Amino acid sequence: MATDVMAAAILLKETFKKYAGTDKDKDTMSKKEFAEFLREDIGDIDTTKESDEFFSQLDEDGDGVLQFEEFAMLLFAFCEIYEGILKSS
Ligand SMILES: [Ca+2]
Repeated sequence: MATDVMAAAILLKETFKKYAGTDKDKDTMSKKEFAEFLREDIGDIDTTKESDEFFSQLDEDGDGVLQFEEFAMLLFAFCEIYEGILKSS
């Protein structure tokens, strides 16, 4: 049986595969695929500018696509946002 953390890791990987797999390069997430992910999964980021800024922050090696390791950094960002919400409430 998977633990909660393991389940979260699997979900993250599956989510990456789902969106990264929509073009012929299935191992990385393009800017377009990332925008699609934000729109469908996150929902509250709707401007291209915001999406592009977010993408650039995650794309550490600057090769214009997100590797899974880069995409996974999203979790840290969301944890920080969540912490911020907890502290301000
Ligand atoms: Ca990259």
